[in-house]
Amino acid sequence: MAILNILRYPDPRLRRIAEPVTEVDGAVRTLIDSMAETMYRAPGIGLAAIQVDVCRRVIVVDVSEHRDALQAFINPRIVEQDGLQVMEEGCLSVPGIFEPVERARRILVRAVDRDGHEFEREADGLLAVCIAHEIDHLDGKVFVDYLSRLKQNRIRKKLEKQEKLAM
Ligand code: GNR
Ligand code: NI
Repeated sequence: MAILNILRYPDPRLRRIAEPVTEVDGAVRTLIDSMAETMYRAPGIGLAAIQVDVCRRVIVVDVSEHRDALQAFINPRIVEQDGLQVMEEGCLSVPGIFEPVERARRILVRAVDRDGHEFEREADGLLAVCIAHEIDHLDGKVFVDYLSRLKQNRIRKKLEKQEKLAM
């Protein structure tokens, strides 16, 4: 296991479309373990492989209070969604920025687990938001894409400035 480096917006590598996992092998399980460690350390409630520069369709989430309910989804797909909710979102790839985003209130997700078995999980509230946010990452999307052009430009400039100061 390892703590992995998290790419930061507007890094163009966050825009790639992640490739499906064809076989859940030891390398995929090690990736999940390292992603979980990275997410808990950050700390965050979710992480997509693309954020740690691995272009595969793998996400981990844990929205539990005690941080003891890890869920890993391989090749996740939203197969049903209902309703709408607005939640303040943040992203480990967009540090220090929090903005409201509208998403489905309830989703049904189909995915493969770390043992290679297909499963379905219904989610609402924060878990639904988090899973949808992570699946967006796998499709090269970042939550700031839902904000106005003006806000996107401000966020990009702020993060580019931070990047320069950190060099
Ligand atoms: O840690 C995170 N918090 C969060 C809060 C509201 C909506 C979505 C998220 S996901 C984010 C971690 C992250 O960037 N995952 O990609
Ligand atoms: Ni994110």
